[in-house]
Amino acid sequence: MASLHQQRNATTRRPGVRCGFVQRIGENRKPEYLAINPHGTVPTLTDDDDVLTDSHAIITYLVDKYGVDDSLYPKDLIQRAKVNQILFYEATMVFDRTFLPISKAVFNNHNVIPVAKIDAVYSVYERLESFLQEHPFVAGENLTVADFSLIVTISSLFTYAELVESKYPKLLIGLDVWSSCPIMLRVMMLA
Ligand SMILES: N[C@@H](CCC(=O)N[C@@H](CS)C(=O)NCC(=O)O)C(=O)O
Repeated sequence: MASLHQQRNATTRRPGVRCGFVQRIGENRKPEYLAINPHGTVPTLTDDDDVLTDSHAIITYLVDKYGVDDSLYPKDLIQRAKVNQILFYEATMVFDRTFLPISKAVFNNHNVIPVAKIDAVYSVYERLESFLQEHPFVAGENLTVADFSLIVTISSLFTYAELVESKYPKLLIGLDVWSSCPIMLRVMMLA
């Protein structure tokens, strides 16, 4: 049985998978959490004796193991590579180099975020807009885990850098579609 190592448990639609949430700031720094995930980051997934501590590894593993089909993470090598390249883009350019510097500044009570950090967000928007001009979802014609991964970060970033409709129409439509889709609402509730 798989469970997210956090406090509150809530059953998902898939039988056998339980999810929970870190409810208070600092819970992920407690010794019992660090014993499972030494990085102290969320999310963490345990599945029997195995532990995964990165969201990208977790979502791809969950689809491979519990997905009713492979549409969210295709088994076809080139389709999978296209999804992986967006997941790596999210992990590196979007999360580590864009989201993290801004959120660190905010959490350290810096009231002014340097323009360069905001410009980095707009560069991400431009890249995503160009992906979405080419196809309806970030990695191609179908919804995949790459969309799930990006929406969580992008839906935090537009607090800092406005998503102007005239410049990023596809990205805005994509966000609307993603965020009104029941499965995405669930993802955002779990984030
Ligand atoms: N690459 C990791 C990043 C995980 C990460 O840094 N998560 C943030 C929340 S979005 C976190 O746990 N921050 C709390 C901390 O570092 O104390 C992943 O995708 O799982």
